Amino acid sequence: MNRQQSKENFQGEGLRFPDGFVWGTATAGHQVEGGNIASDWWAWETLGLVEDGTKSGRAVDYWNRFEEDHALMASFGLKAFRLGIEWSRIEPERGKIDKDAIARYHEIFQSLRRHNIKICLTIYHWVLPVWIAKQGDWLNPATLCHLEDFAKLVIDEFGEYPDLWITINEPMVPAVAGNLLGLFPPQRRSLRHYRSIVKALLKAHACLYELIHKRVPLAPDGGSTKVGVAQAYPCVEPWGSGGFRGLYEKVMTPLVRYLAYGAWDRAILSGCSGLFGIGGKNRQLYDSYDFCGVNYYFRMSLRFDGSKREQFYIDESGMPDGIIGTDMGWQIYPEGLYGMLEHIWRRFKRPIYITENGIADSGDDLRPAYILRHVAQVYRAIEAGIPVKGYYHWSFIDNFEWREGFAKKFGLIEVDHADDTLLRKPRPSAELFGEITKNNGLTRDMVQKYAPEALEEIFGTMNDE
Ligand code: GCO
Repeated sequence: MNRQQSKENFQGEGLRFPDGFVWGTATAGHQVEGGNIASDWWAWETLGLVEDGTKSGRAVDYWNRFEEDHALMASFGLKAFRLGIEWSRIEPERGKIDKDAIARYHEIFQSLRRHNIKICLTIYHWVLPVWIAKQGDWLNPATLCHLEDFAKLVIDEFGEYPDLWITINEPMVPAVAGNLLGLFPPQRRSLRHYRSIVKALLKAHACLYELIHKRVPLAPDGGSTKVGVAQAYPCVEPWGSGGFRGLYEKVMTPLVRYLAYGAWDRAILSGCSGLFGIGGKNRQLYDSYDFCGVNYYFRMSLRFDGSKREQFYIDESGMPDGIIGTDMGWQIYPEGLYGMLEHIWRRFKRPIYITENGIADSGDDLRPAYILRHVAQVYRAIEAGIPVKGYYHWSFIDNFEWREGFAKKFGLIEVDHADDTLLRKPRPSAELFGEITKNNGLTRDMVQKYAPEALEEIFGTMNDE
């Protein structure tokens, strides 16, 4: 489609995505399955540390209701699903493999296949078996050897299913939230530990990348196996205060970007796993992405705050004028997605999948416009020549949002955790996302129907180019 045609399309009918564009939704094992009792997160939840007082518990019981959930996905025309596998379920004790858990995962994958839903599989999404946590998690070099054994088992058992592989979800989050800021288990607060965790996860990624390629030569469609990482890319900007404060914000901005994703990206691009570029080259690590997985949610504007010593005098929760916040208090900032896609493409020159994008919005008041505005930015990136190949919405269903518990609702499908029946109730956004999938893009009518307030902006965005 040339530029002129696409503009006409946009102004007339809407935004048609390239053939084969993948539309899907995403989840993670611990957040939806329920009963993941042999894990470090479960142990942490029982200490009463989750903010709303809930625990993952039965979550949304995906472990038992997957068939119903896949049928629901199919009923909306959803064609792809990102899910995780839980190490602590498969190996609840060191060397003890739970055959029933393996059988259940096979059933889950086969059910997805029956529903013609493509599979994107995450191997490590932040949760470790408690026996690994007890031996010092990623600080203990033995963890890498255990991961290797576990991964061989996973790849040999399930290697035939995934169309896309994610080795690690947002590796910098356990490093930052778990080891630098002390917010997630194991609640360490040290730059030294942050650094060690990043290094260990880089090694873990390199090891998984190589293992998957060695053991799974072809993807289910006969093409090459595709392996990457789902990296969190917040759009980080200075607040813009005056004087010393403003200067501090400007200095902190590149540092926060570096700690949040830059250090990791640099290591992949250079093959050098030492933080700040120190250390030898790791041949396995260098160029170990077949694609870039992008998790994008929000912008954070860094504002100097002298009372926030524990956060290095930075408050990132401010809401600039004219910006709307989500139930998480996150800024809605779709332009940031376009900016990050440009940045990532410039650096990596690899195909990109949006592996997560979504909003906590219990009333579903903001979600339709959120989806439409972000999808429009993806389209804009494709038009600019950036090869974005797919978009996975976070999340298919309301789930256990880590430290925030069940209070934050990210699902296209609503579930009341307190309701015994865990009834699945599709939100209007589920209908909208289904329509986008079926049409392979947005139409003007859809925007008109679900979020007329976004019409002007979406069309304006495109016309500005
Ligand atoms: C993440 C995680 C998800 C979260 C989601 C909303 O990437 O942060 O993959 O588990 O639930 O991002 O915060």
